[in-house]
Amino acid sequence: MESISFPEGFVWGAATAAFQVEGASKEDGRSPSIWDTFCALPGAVAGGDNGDVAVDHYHRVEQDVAMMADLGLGAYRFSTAWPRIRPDGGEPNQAGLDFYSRLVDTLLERGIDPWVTLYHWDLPQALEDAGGWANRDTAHRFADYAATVVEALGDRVSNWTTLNEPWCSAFLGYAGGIHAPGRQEPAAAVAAVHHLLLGHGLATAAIRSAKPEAKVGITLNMYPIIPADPSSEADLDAVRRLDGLQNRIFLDPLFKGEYPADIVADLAPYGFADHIKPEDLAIISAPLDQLGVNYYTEHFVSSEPAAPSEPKPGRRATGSPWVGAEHVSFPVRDDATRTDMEWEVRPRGIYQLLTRLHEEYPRLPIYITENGAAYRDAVSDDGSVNDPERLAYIDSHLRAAHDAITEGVDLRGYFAWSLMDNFEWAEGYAKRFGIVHVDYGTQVRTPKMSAMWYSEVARGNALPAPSATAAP
Ligand code: PNW
Repeated sequence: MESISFPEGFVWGAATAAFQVEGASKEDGRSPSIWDTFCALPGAVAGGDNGDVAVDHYHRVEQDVAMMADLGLGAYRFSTAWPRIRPDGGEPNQAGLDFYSRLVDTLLERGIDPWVTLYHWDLPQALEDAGGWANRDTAHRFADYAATVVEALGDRVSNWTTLNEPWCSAFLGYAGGIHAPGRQEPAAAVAAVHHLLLGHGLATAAIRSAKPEAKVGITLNMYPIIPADPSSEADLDAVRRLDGLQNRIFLDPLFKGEYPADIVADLAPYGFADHIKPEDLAIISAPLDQLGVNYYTEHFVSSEPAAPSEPKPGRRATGSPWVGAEHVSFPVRDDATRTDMEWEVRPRGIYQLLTRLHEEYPRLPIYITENGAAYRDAVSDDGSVNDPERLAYIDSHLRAAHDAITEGVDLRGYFAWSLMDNFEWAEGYAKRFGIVHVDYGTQVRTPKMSAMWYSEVARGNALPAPSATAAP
């Protein structure tokens, strides 16, 4: 394999999200979010972990930004916490805004471009108490909050993402009960899909009116869906349903101005269409400047139901996030390795996904806003952290993404997930995605081997030939 250069101006960054890194959960006027509540629910999060301290980013901004600069990162993708900025979903809180203003200034002083995500899952609990994303009013509250953030930071921040992974918010949160708010109500989940998208559209309008030159996008987690048996009609129907629920139910309204008819029909028993007002699709499909893609793996699906599984020891029972397709199973293939999340390593999938978007949707500039892997890293006696699997994961995905660029896909940047180990949602602190290791006892940050390698990639705007740095 050769060294591979990326297009001039390609953005090299790393990402985090507020609840996963900040800690300081009760400081400076922050109100509880659905994740604070969820963490307190017995068995909801592995190890009973919570976000009270996380990796203390709230108090370590100077140090963390200096570390990003040392790594040569060009951009930092972070999220602003709604419960800091409009506690309880109510009036703006200056102390909350000040924190992000200082973060933005610190980044800019170091030449790092701030990329702000407005919603990375930390809904104020008070709004959940009023119905959460199943309540249409939440979409309007989100647009008000977006306007507050853009008014405060818009003079210094160019790139805005409305929502991170609405699939997770709606289906893991309201149908599977796997994420906060932990509800297992399929009808609420499909309402949440529409209200999240409506919130995105209303926020997009609010951002543009506060700052007309802002670059606005949304980040979706998408997966190629592969049939277990391509000659089985039932498996192909499982593919259609999952592609509909995972990918098309978001892409089509955003970029084609309509929901996919087959999925609207599948979701009729859950009252999906009842939430859609005639004017909504025009709001949702307002033109965007860019699309954020989070890619981790493929979904390999079968129509054969899986054997019922017990919750993991000490964990509460969860349901299926696949509304109307609960029978679909995910057989294990033995031709790929798996990460510590049990997710298959499928670098070709990122190429498949990018070229599909290029063929089937308007050709917006695309940024990979997350890609990365959890592994149990080996910490050496000298404190160094060798993570050859993570390095190989990122390298192979970047090579596949580069193949897509070669075929004309307008991919303009890549953000490693994550800058540093952090609170991995329902998996707590046990799953480590960082290119920087965090010792949770001392909060000491140590760049892993993958971070040193990524630093070289970012500085050179190129992937070195593997023998130069990678372990065999
Ligand atoms: C994304 N799933 O989450 C998020 O954007 C990050 O905050 C997170 O840390 C990262 O990916 C790694 O998980 C997901 O179960 C969490 O399908 C779970 C799923 C998908 C995405």
